[in-house]
Amino acid sequence: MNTNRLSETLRTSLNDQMTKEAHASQIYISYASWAASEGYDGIANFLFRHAQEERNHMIKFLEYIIERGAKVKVDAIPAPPADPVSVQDCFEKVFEQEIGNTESIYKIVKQSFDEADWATWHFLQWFVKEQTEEETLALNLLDKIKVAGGEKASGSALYSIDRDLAQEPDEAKLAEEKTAMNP
Ligand code: OFO
Repeated sequence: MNTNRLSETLRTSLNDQMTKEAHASQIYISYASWAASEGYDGIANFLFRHAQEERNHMIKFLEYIIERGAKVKVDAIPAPPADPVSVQDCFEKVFEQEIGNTESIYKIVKQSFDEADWATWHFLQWFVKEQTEEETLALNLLDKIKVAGGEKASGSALYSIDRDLAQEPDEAKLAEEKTAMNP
């Protein structure tokens, strides 16, 4: 009896996305290591915490494939890209990384819709919301560096950003959770 509830197309896409989440975790670890070596310990702390989130995302995909009765294939994780050259470059790369990930998740949402695989479609909605949050988080980082002067940010402005990011929560508040009293 066939107990596999995923089509081969969706299984492959979900498996590839699992590897992308692992790759994202490695990317954040490499950017965090770069930040630590430049003396930005707060930024490094923020990025290390984020790497852990990406690893949790990887596990969510892995567990889902198993729960649907399909087989997971653990693939090699590509090497992370080159180190950023500045704090601004680092935050821009984080933003691009998240946009790329959103696009990749949207493709699987579309596939699940086309196949009328509503279980997978429903599972992916958590990631759709999560990506909105992560893009907001990345945009907030870019805003911070812009206000600080971008590439021309002074040492003391970068010091403040670094200090703030040491405690910055990993979750961004979404527009739909905001109210007039609590914008
Ligand atoms: Fe940065 O996000 Fe995973 O999915």
